[in-house]
Amino acid sequence: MATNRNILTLDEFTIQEMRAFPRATGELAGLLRDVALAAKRINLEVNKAGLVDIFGDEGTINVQGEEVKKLDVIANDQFMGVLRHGISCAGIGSEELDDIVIFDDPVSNNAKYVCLFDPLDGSSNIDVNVSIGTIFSVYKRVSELGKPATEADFLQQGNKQVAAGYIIYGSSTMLVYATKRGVNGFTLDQSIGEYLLSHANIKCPEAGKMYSVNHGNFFTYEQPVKEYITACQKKTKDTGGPYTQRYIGSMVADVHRNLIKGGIFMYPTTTEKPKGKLRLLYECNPLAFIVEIAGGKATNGVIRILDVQPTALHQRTAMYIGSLKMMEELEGYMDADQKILS
Ligand code: AHM
Ligand code: MG
Repeated sequence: MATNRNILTLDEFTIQEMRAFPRATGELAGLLRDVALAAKRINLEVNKAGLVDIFGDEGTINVQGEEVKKLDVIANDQFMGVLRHGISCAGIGSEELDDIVIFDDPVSNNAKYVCLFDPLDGSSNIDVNVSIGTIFSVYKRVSELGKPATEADFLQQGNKQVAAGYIIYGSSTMLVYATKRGVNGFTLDQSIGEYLLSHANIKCPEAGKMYSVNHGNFFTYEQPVKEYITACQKKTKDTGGPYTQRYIGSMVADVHRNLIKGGIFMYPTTTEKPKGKLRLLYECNPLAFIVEIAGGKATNGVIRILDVQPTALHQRTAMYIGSLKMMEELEGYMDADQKILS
């Protein structure tokens, strides 16, 4: 198959974006290149998972008290390695690591950015050949350049992100990333090892027909959430439902589908998990940033995810994210509940 020279590679695209900012140093483009490289290596390992015995529990328990799969560790090491060796990142925070890691060396101390990531989200799906993903978030440091990064660089509100993205290891491998200028998706062309711009300027459809939630937890959700989910299953004049239920158990895959086709993803608080399950800093904030830039919405049921002030690296939150109209329908149920309580 001849290569179509009209299709931009990820590097060509980021360089073209930089041209709009004559004073840009190229550090962000460099960081994205590092992330994309780590993702290519992780992609190889994910593809090999069915062939060699690298899946399964490694036998350790991660900082969240969950079993660590070998691929989680490999993915974490790949990300940390490329970012440490690059020149754009002063430190990282990861789902797999108890604490932030500051790359305290002369080059890194002068780097403008810090990066948070979930190296392999949905890892319980590895053994069964279902899509999994990597999620990342980039902030400009608030600490002084020339010195080591600090915790404050990582505990910034999501609305301060300069870029965020995910890689989905699915039927094809895609990297989707957002800056304030827009959301763009790149599909990995394995034959040349390059990401090609396949989904330019992604917009989340205003309305959708799909809702994604763990139905098994239904009876542990709060009343307004139960009522909304019940409404999703009914034919109503407003929504024209019933909606279709799709829940993969890999948030990246669920949110990616809803971003492209329209829909809502929910991980509410439950009686067992009153603070929610998902992590604010490296799971919810990056996806909220992407979906908002694409025209959708993301909240914790009370306020915008992006306006939550983080207090801890592994903080959990409830998460509602998706198409504008579906989010507004959900908020109608939440608001009604607030009025009854007040
Ligand atoms: P993980 O980081 O341990 O993989 O957990 C996050 C994942 C999300 O990708 C997914 O949406 C959710 O957990 C599924 O949880 P549940 O099985 O409780 O529905
Ligand atoms: Mg995760």
